[in-house]
Amino acid sequence: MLNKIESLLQEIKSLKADSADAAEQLRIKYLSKKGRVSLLFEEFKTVPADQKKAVGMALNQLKKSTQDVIQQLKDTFNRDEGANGQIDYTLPGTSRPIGSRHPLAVVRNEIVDIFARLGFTVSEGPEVEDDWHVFSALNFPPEHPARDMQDTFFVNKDPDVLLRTHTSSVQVRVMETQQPPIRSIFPGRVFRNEAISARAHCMFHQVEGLYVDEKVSFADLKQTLLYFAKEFFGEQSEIRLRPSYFPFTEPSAEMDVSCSICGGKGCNVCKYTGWLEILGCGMVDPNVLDSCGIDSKKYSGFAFGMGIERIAMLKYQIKDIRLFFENDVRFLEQFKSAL
Ligand code: 2U9
Repeated sequence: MLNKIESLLQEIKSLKADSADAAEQLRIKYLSKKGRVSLLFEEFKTVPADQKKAVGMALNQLKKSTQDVIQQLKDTFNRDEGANGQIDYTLPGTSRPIGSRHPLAVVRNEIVDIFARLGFTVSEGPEVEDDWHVFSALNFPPEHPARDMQDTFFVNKDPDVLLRTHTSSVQVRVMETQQPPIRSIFPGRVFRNEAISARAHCMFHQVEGLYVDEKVSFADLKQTLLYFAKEFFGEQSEIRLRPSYFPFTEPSAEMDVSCSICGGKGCNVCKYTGWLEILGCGMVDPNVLDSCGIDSKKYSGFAFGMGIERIAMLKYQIKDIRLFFENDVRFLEQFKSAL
C-alpha cells in the first residue's frame, strides 16, 4: 500500500496542464469521489491494524500534495490566460500592499535631518537606567517629585533601576565618555507614570539636543532653534522664549513658535494666542557639566528637549495621543513620506 501511495505521488508531482480546463480534468481524475486518490482511501479499510497509522499519514499527505499541485496549475491559468489561451500581459499585476512609516518616525526623521544639516550627530542609549544618569547627574535634588514612584516607573528600589523619564540620561553618558566639542541629538522613547488620556500617555518619544564647547552662548541656542523652527514649520515662522525652570539648565526657557495654521492671527489650534509651545531649553547648568566630568570653567553648553508626539499632533492636527499607539492601519496609512 505504501508503495502504491509513493508511486501515485510521483505521478502527480509531474502532472502538467495546458489550460484551466485540463487542470480541472486532472482534479476530477484524482480527487473526485471515484478519483484515484479517493479510491486509495477506500482501500484503507483493508490495511492491517498495525500499519494503519503509517498508511493513514501517507494517504493524508498524498491528498494534500495532490490538492496543492492542481491548485497551482489552476492558478497559472486563472491569472494569465486571455480569451485566446495566450498569456495576457495587459492584465493588472497582483498588488502587494506596502506599509508606511509610523508618523512618529516620520517626524523624528525630519527633526534628525534638520539638526544633521547643522553638524549634530545622533546618539542613543538604554531605556532601563539608574538613578545617577536620570536624576542625580542632572542636578535633581534628593526630594524632587520626579524621583517618586507616583511619577517614575521603578524596576527595582535600592539599588534604583528605573525606566528613563527623559533621554537626558543619554547626554550624561555621552559627556562621561567624550570631551567637547560635543554636538549631538538624542531621540528615543521615555516613560512616565501618568494616567492615560487624549493628551498624556505613560510612554512617549523625545528628541533632545546638546552642544558643548568653549564659548557656547545663549545667542547660539536662539539661532539654532530659530533655524530649526523655520525648517520644520516653514520660513515664515517666528519664535519667542519665555523664562522657565529645569534642574539641569540655568537660565532655562520654553520656546513658542508662531502658529503655522493661522499665521499667528489666532485659531482654535493655538487657542487664539497665535503661538504654539514646542520645546524647553537652556544653558547646561555648570553643576551638570562638572558631574559628567567636563570642566565648567572652560566649557559651556546649551540643551533643549521636545516631545515628538506633541510636535506630530501640532503638525498633523491629531487630537488624541492614544492614536499613535493603537496601530490602526486606517490611521497609520495616512502618513506617507519620503523620510
Ligand atoms: C543635559 C543637560 C541639559 C534638556 C532639556 C528640556 C529643557 C525640556 C521637555 C520638553 C517636553 C521634556 O518631552 S518633554 O516633556 N524638555 O523642556 N529638556 S532642556 O536639557 C538637558 C539635557 C541633558 C545633560
